Parts: sequence; structure tokens; C-alpha cells
Amino acid sequence: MKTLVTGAGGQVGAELVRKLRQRGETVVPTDRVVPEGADENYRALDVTNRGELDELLAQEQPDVVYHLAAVLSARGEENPQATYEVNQTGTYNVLEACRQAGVRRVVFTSSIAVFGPRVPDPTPDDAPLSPTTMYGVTKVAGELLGAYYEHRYGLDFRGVRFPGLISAAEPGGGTSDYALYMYVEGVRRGAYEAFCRPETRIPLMYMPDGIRALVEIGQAPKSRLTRCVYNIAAFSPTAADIAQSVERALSRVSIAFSPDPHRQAILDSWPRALDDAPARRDWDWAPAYDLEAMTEELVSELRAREGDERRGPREAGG
Ligand code: AKB
Repeated sequence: MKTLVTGAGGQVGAELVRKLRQRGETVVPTDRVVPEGADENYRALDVTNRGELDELLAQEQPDVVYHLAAVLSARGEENPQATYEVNQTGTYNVLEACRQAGVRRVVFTSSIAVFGPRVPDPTPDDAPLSPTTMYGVTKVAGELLGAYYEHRYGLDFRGVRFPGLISAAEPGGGTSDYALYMYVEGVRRGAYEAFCRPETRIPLMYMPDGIRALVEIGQAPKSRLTRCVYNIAAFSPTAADIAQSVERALSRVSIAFSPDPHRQAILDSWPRALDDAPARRDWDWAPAYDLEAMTEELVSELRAREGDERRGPREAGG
């Protein structure tokens, strides 16, 4: 089976490509710019360019496309028009090009950002979708468009709504990034000033669980799926809970809070926790990491990376 991944250079994409290859799959990673040192299978692809998409799909003829390319919520608010172009036109282009090229399945990454204020806590899949960001608006539209392509054209469309993802890799302009930076900056500099209030609580997930969810939804038998896009949940600590967990793991670290009104407003509009019962029932979704398990693993990974960087490439390379 051949899988093409859009947005493969992003925080999720790079890990997903690694995981799929570990499983023995043939993967064609794509992004607007091919990163330095990428292997010969990597292809340049701007999803806003329909001609480029058609040509690449005709050449590669993938069975499955993981469509990850998107501008995230905080960066998206800096330029909503460009965000619309990448997220909305890009998703339409991917679906339409896949339909015409006979791609069997499209796996889509949606987000908690599809929800807006005043949803139930925890928030079920079918709560009202009233996003406040352009990122959220385009994710709602992407979900609906994919479901349309499924019932109108028989394209197998499925996906997950990601919580804020936390990993050692640098993120790309998300509003949930305060959680990740408590770890990254905590290890790197011993200090971090979070751009949210300490009582802020949104759904979060450790990256290995997020990647496993993408692989599992991508492979779930269609006969078991009762919807196209599923909520998935792991844990929902307050920002203060995360700071305390980091402080317990690192002997000397100082985490302060200095809320930024724009990003705080986005965080306040998102669910506090997700109800993911349908994902658990339909494709046996279950997270492996809670906050403490993530802290333990992530802090040791970041310390190892930091040590490698200090030692320099030759020594670190062994
Ligand atoms: C963001 O903060 O924009 C993303 C997301 C929650 O989808 N991490």
C-alpha cells in the first residue's frame, strides 16, 4: 500500500511518516518546501496549487492520502485570508484531486478548534460547531466537505479531532503551544512565561498517542465506523497542573504566567475536555499516556536532545 502525506514537514507529519515507514509502508512525504537532507522520495507540493496536486497524484498513484497541511490557530489569526487559502482551498483541492485520481481513502486531521464557546463539558462529537478562529472554521468545512465526498462520490473519508499535541519537536503556530513550551523551554532555559492564565484547561495529548490514533483510524475497518471524524481525548490538566508536573520533574525551573489576550480568548473558546466514547467504541481508541507518564518520557527525551546539542554533531552522533 502506498501512502502520500501532505504537510509532512510539520510537527505531526514528520512523526507520522517515521511511524508509517517503521510499519513497512511505502510513504511519499510532501510539503511546500522539501527539507534539507530529505530522502529522494520526498516531493514538493503546495496544496493550494491544483495542477501540482494532479500531477503528483498521477505520478505516485497513492492508495491513501493523509492530509495534514494546514496553518494552525494562532498563526492563522495573523493572516486569516492566507489561512483560508491553505486550509480551505487546499482541502478542497486535495479531495477533488483524490476523487479524480481514484485515491481510495483520505485521512484528515481536524481539531478541538471546530468547537466554540458554551459547549458541554466534556464535549461530545455532535456538540454544536461554532469556531471562533479561521483555523477552526476551515476545519469544520473540511470535515463537512470530506463527508460530502464520501456520500456523493464514495471516497473513504475519515479523521480525528486532535487535542493540543505535545512533543519535543517545535510546533508551528498553535494556541495550545504554551503546554509544549513549558517542557521545551523548561529544559532548555530553566524558565518559561506561559501566554495563558494558570487555570486554563483544554484537551491535550502526547504526540505518540496522536500518531497512533492517526494510524489506527487510517486502518480501522470501514464497517465499524459510524461517523467520518471522531473526537479523541487523553488528558485535560490546567496550565498550572502542567507547570507543577514540569517542576516536579526538573529540579530548577521557573514557570510564570503572562496571559496574551488574543490567544487567551481562543483558549477560552475551546472545550475543557472531550468525550471520545464513539472512538473508543468503534475503533478501540485508548490513550496510553496521562500527564505524569508524558512528563517522565518527554523530559528525558528533551534532556537527551539538549545534551546532544551541547556536545555537538560529531560527538552526539557517536
Ligand atoms: C492549535 O493550537 O492551533 C492546534 C490545535 C489545538 O489544533 N494545536
